Amino acid sequence: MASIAVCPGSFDPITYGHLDIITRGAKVFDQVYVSILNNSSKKPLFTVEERVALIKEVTKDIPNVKVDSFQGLLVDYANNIGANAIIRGLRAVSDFEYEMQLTSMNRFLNNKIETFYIMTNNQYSFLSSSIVKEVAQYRGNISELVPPKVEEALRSKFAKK
Ligand code: COD
Repeated sequence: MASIAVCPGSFDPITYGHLDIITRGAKVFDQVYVSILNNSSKKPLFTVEERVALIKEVTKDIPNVKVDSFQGLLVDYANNIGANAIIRGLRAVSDFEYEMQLTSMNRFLNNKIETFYIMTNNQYSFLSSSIVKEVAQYRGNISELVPPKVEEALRSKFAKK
Protein backbone atom coordinates (compact mmCIF):
# COMPACT_ATOMS: atom_id res chain seq x y z
CA MET A 1 0.00 0.00 0.00
CA ALA A 2 1.37 3.43 -0.97
CA SER A 3 1.94 5.85 1.91
CA ILE A 4 0.12 9.09 1.24
CA ALA A 5 0.60 12.13 3.49
CA VAL A 6 -0.99 15.54 3.51
CA CYS A 7 1.02 18.62 4.46
CA PRO A 8 -1.72 21.15 5.24
CA GLY A 9 -1.43 24.86 5.85
CA SER A 10 -2.23 28.41 4.86
CA PHE A 11 1.02 28.91 2.90
CA ASP A 12 0.35 32.65 2.55
CA PRO A 13 2.90 32.54 0.96
CA ILE A 14 5.15 29.45 0.94
CA THR A 15 8.59 30.07 2.53
CA TYR A 16 11.87 28.14 2.58
CA GLY A 17 10.75 26.80 5.99
CA HIS A 18 7.67 25.18 4.43
CA LEU A 19 9.68 23.95 1.46
CA ASP A 20 12.19 22.28 3.78
CA ILE A 21 9.40 20.33 5.52
CA ILE A 22 7.80 19.36 2.19
CA THR A 23 11.10 18.22 0.67
CA ARG A 24 12.00 16.11 3.70
CA GLY A 25 8.48 14.67 3.95
CA ALA A 26 8.60 13.68 0.28
CA LYS A 27 11.69 11.54 1.01
CA VAL A 28 9.71 9.49 3.53
CA PHE A 29 6.23 9.19 2.01
CA ASP A 30 5.36 7.85 -1.45
CA GLN A 31 3.07 10.81 -2.17
CA VAL A 32 2.78 14.17 -0.41
CA TYR A 33 -0.19 16.47 -0.95
CA VAL A 34 0.58 20.07 -0.09
CA SER A 35 -2.93 21.27 0.65
CA ILE A 36 -4.04 24.83 1.25
CA LEU A 37 -6.94 25.50 3.57
CA ASN A 38 -9.51 27.57 1.67
CA ASN A 39 -10.87 29.52 4.62
CA SER A 40 -13.42 32.19 3.70
CA SER A 41 -13.25 33.79 7.17
CA LYS A 42 -9.55 34.70 6.78
CA LYS A 43 -8.20 37.55 4.64
CA PRO A 44 -5.03 36.19 3.08
CA LEU A 45 -2.62 38.27 0.99
CA PHE A 46 -2.63 35.71 -1.84
CA THR A 47 -5.72 34.02 -3.27
CA VAL A 48 -5.90 30.22 -3.11
CA GLU A 49 -5.20 30.09 -6.86
CA GLU A 50 -2.10 32.27 -6.47
CA ARG A 51 -0.84 30.14 -3.58
CA VAL A 52 -1.45 26.91 -5.54
CA ALA A 53 0.48 28.33 -8.52
CA LEU A 54 3.42 29.45 -6.33
CA ILE A 55 3.66 26.08 -4.56
CA LYS A 56 3.45 24.21 -7.88
CA GLU A 57 6.27 26.35 -9.24
CA VAL A 58 8.61 25.86 -6.27
CA THR A 59 7.94 22.11 -5.91
CA LYS A 60 8.04 21.28 -9.62
CA ASP A 61 11.25 19.28 -9.23
CA ILE A 62 9.83 16.99 -6.54
CA PRO A 63 7.93 14.34 -8.53
CA ASN A 64 5.89 12.87 -5.66
CA VAL A 65 4.40 16.22 -4.53
CA LYS A 66 0.88 17.25 -5.51
CA VAL A 67 -0.65 20.64 -4.76
CA ASP A 68 -4.29 21.02 -3.82
CA SER A 69 -6.73 23.05 -1.70
CA PHE A 70 -9.50 22.00 0.63
CA GLN A 71 -12.41 23.27 2.68
CA GLY A 72 -13.85 21.85 5.88
CA LEU A 73 -12.20 19.38 8.22
CA LEU A 74 -8.65 18.28 7.49
CA VAL A 75 -9.30 14.67 8.51
CA ASP A 76 -12.26 14.43 6.10
CA TYR A 77 -10.15 15.80 3.30
CA ALA A 78 -7.29 13.41 4.15
CA ASN A 79 -9.72 10.52 4.14
CA ASN A 80 -11.12 11.56 0.72
CA ILE A 81 -7.69 11.56 -0.92
CA GLY A 82 -6.65 8.29 0.75
CA ALA A 83 -4.03 9.86 3.04
CA ASN A 84 -3.31 8.18 6.35
CA ALA A 85 -0.71 10.66 7.56
CA ILE A 86 -0.43 14.38 8.25
CA ILE A 87 2.92 16.14 8.13
CA ARG A 88 3.48 19.25 10.25
CA GLY A 89 6.58 21.31 10.99
CA LEU A 90 7.77 22.31 14.46
CA ARG A 91 9.83 25.45 14.87
CA ALA A 92 10.02 26.13 18.58
CA VAL A 93 8.45 25.24 21.91
CA SER A 94 5.91 27.98 21.23
CA ASP A 95 4.47 25.91 18.33
CA PHE A 96 3.96 22.92 20.58
CA GLU A 97 0.78 23.89 22.40
CA TYR A 98 -1.18 24.70 19.24
CA GLU A 99 0.16 21.64 17.44
CA MET A 100 -0.74 19.36 20.33
CA GLN A 101 -4.29 20.72 20.31
CA LEU A 102 -4.56 20.28 16.54
CA THR A 103 -3.21 16.73 16.61
CA SER A 104 -5.37 15.69 19.57
CA MET A 105 -8.50 17.05 17.90
CA ASN A 106 -7.64 15.38 14.60
CA ARG A 107 -7.04 12.08 16.39
CA PHE A 108 -10.33 12.47 18.26
CA LEU A 109 -12.09 12.98 14.91
CA ASN A 110 -10.29 10.16 13.08
CA ASN A 111 -7.85 7.92 14.92
CA LYS A 112 -6.69 6.16 11.74
CA ILE A 113 -4.76 9.22 10.59
CA GLU A 114 -1.38 9.76 12.28
CA THR A 115 0.42 13.11 12.51
CA PHE A 116 4.16 13.26 11.96
CA TYR A 117 6.27 16.23 13.01
CA ILE A 118 9.42 17.35 11.28
CA MET A 119 11.72 19.61 13.28
CA THR A 120 12.64 22.70 11.37
CA ASN A 121 16.09 23.18 9.99
CA ASN A 122 17.69 25.59 12.53
CA GLN A 123 18.27 28.23 9.88
CA TYR A 124 14.47 28.54 9.40
CA SER A 125 13.35 28.35 13.02
CA PHE A 126 12.46 32.07 13.10
CA LEU A 127 10.67 32.01 9.76
CA SER A 128 6.92 32.41 9.22
CA SER A 129 4.76 33.69 6.36
CA SER A 130 3.60 36.62 8.54
CA ILE A 131 7.15 37.78 9.27
CA VAL A 132 8.11 37.50 5.61
CA LYS A 133 5.08 39.59 4.60
CA GLU A 134 5.94 42.26 7.13
CA VAL A 135 9.57 42.49 5.98
CA ALA A 136 8.50 42.51 2.30
CA GLN A 137 5.96 45.26 2.99
CA TYR A 138 8.77 47.54 4.19
CA ARG A 139 11.05 46.53 1.31
CA GLY A 140 13.41 44.47 3.51
CA ASN A 141 15.66 41.73 2.14
CA ILE A 142 13.72 38.45 1.87
CA SER A 143 15.89 36.70 -0.71
CA GLU A 144 17.10 34.07 1.77
CA LEU A 145 13.63 33.48 3.21
CA VAL A 146 11.53 32.65 0.14
CA PRO A 147 12.19 31.25 -3.35
CA PRO A 148 12.74 33.89 -6.10
CA LYS A 149 9.23 33.42 -7.62
CA VAL A 150 7.65 34.06 -4.23
CA GLU A 151 9.82 37.13 -3.68
CA GLU A 152 8.71 38.44 -7.07
CA ALA A 153 5.04 37.82 -6.20
CA LEU A 154 5.42 39.60 -2.84
CA ARG A 155 7.17 42.57 -4.44
CA SER A 156 4.39 42.95 -6.98
CA LYS A 157 1.63 42.65 -4.32
CA PHE A 158 3.19 45.38 -2.19
CA ALA A 159 4.00 47.58 -5.19
CA LYS A 160 0.21 47.78 -5.77
CA LYS A 161 -0.63 48.62 -2.15
N1 COD B 1 10.00 25.68 9.55
C1 COD B 1 9.36 24.51 9.61
N2 COD B 1 8.02 24.36 9.49
C2 COD B 1 7.32 25.48 9.28
C3 COD B 1 7.91 26.76 9.19
C4 COD B 1 9.33 26.83 9.35
N3 COD B 1 9.97 28.01 9.31
N4 COD B 1 6.94 27.67 8.99
C5 COD B 1 5.78 26.98 8.97
N5 COD B 1 6.00 25.67 9.14
C6 COD B 1 5.06 24.56 9.18
C7 COD B 1 3.95 24.81 10.19
O1 COD B 1 4.35 24.36 11.47
C8 COD B 1 2.88 23.94 9.61
O2 COD B 1 3.08 22.59 9.97
C9 COD B 1 3.07 24.07 8.10
O3 COD B 1 4.40 24.51 7.94
C10 COD B 1 2.09 25.05 7.47
O4 COD B 1 2.17 26.29 8.16
P1 COD B 1 1.00 27.38 8.05
O5 COD B 1 1.26 28.42 9.07
O6 COD B 1 0.87 27.81 6.64
O7 COD B 1 -0.29 26.50 8.42
P2 COD B 1 -1.39 26.69 9.50
O8 COD B 1 -0.85 26.46 10.88
O9 COD B 1 -2.10 27.96 9.25
O10 COD B 1 -2.37 25.43 9.16
C11 COD B 1 -3.50 25.20 9.94
C12 COD B 1 -4.42 24.13 9.31
C13 COD B 1 -4.85 24.54 7.92
C14 COD B 1 -3.67 22.81 9.21
C15 COD B 1 -5.65 24.00 10.28
O11 COD B 1 -6.23 25.25 10.47
C16 COD B 1 -6.70 23.01 9.76
O12 COD B 1 -6.48 21.83 9.67
N6 COD B 1 -7.89 23.56 9.42
C17 COD B 1 -8.99 22.76 8.87
C18 COD B 1 -10.15 22.67 9.84
C19 COD B 1 -9.96 21.52 10.79
O13 COD B 1 -9.81 20.36 10.42
N7 COD B 1 -10.00 21.82 12.11
C20 COD B 1 -9.93 20.76 13.13
C21 COD B 1 -8.53 20.62 13.70
S1 COD B 1 -8.28 21.86 14.92
